[in-house]
Amino acid sequence: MLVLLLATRVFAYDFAWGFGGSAYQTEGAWNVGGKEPGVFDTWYHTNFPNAANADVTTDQYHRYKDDLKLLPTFGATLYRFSVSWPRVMKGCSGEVNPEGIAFYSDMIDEIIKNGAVPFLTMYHWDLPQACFEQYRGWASDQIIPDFVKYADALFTAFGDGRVNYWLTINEAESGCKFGFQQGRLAPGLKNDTYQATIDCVKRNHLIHGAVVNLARSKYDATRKGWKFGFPSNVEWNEGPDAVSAEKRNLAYAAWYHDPLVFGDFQQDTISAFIDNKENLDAAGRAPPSFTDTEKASMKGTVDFIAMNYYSTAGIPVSQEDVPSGAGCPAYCWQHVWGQGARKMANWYYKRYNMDIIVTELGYAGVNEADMTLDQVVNDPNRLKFWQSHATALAQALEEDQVPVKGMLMWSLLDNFEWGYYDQKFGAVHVVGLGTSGGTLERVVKNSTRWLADYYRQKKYKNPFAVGKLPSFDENVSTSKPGAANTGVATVTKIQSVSTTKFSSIVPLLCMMLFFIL
Ligand code: GBH
Repeated sequence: MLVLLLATRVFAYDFAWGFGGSAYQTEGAWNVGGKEPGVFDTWYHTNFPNAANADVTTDQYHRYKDDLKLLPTFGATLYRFSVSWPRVMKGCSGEVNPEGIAFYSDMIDEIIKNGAVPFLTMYHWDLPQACFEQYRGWASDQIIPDFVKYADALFTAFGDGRVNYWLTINEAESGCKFGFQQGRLAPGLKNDTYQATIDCVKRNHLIHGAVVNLARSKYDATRKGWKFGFPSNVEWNEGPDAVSAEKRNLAYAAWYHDPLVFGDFQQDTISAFIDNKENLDAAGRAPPSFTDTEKASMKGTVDFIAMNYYSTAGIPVSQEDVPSGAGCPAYCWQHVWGQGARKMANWYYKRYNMDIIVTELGYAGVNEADMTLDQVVNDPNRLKFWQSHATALAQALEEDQVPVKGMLMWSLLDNFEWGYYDQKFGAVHVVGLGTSGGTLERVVKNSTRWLADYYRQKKYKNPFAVGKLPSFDENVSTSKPGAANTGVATVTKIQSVSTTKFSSIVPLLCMMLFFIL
């Protein structure tokens, strides 16, 4: 017993954490460095000239070097950012813009220099306006080859050993529904039926498959240890009864991952769609039947489950951990319950048997916009959020043995929340954000210091490759002549589940040996 206890202390679980953000929400510099307009630039400038926009936002474009220096102060070793497609491509899918590529290239180097692993999101909703003007963007199949061409440019530029973790498309359903069906966000296409969202999400799935296949065939992604994820927005559904809750979980979560894991929707997913009347097309049918070629192109194209989690549905308000600034009555979408994150991770692992990386998890403080600096920084509600969620994820990892390998807190900085500056998800406050003349000075919130201490004390073992600037791997003699990449850094793979289980025996044996001697 004592031996077991010691063994679990000495040999830590695999886990690392860090922060996320996205280009439009944080960069600003909307027309700097050869960047062309994205749909959000045009949407706000043309349709809502008096509303808040992200022309400046946190100005991270000019401040990323200082921002990234925060990571080691927290002991954070993962950093997620998105590339702005209109910053790196001319037109919709023309030539690359070398200045845009240089910007991200330098940012990636800075991430690595600060001891963190870059997670590159290819698409976080900021479509080039040119793609919209040419063929209405996600409303047309033409987006597929154009996206693949864009992804190809990213692999060529950053796939030299520096970037090994690729998130293709952020929250397919949110991007499709808001921008291309409900018309609430840019580019504001409206469509009465859900069919537009269904068609758009299908294009997201097909693109993900095509991009991963390109990486594998042209860039030898498997040998290089590249890992691909498809960050999906899920909320855990709890109640009112187990059957309907499970159907809701299936209808939400399996919609994203079934095709990319199995090649198609599974029968229980389709039944959940039909019983819940969810994700049905204009004719009331479950979405979409893929051709055999399409199924083959998607199957097995995610290497881990990328889980964006914020909220649990179906719990009484009295059971919520803390009120949220994105909660009722104003916004009503975030119901805070840490155990929901644990249950969601368990659900994913049971269904797909894959590693899980929480690619977003975060909290918007209540009325933070109206608080004094002192109130914002000493944020007891946010502290409670992180206490309950960090604990819940640790329980998933340690008690439930679910391989939650990483967590990316949303977000490093307070930023532009798709229309507002009053929902602040940042680990770090940005002074005067969204106001003219704001200094944009960064001030760390106390809850973030608590989280950093929590993980320091955990002494988890980082399973990700840290801090590898490109270096030539002499052991690799198989690289094809003329292949795009020569600099290949050694990649520590996310340990497979079976390895994790096996490795828990090894310490036990060592300890027994130690005691015998
Ligand atoms: C994430 O989506 C986004 O990836 C990220 O950009 C964003 O900053 C972050 O959330 C925080 O919101 O208006 O009631 O219909 C999270 C999932 C799905 C949450 C859509 C907000 C809108 C609910 N989002 N939801 S509602």
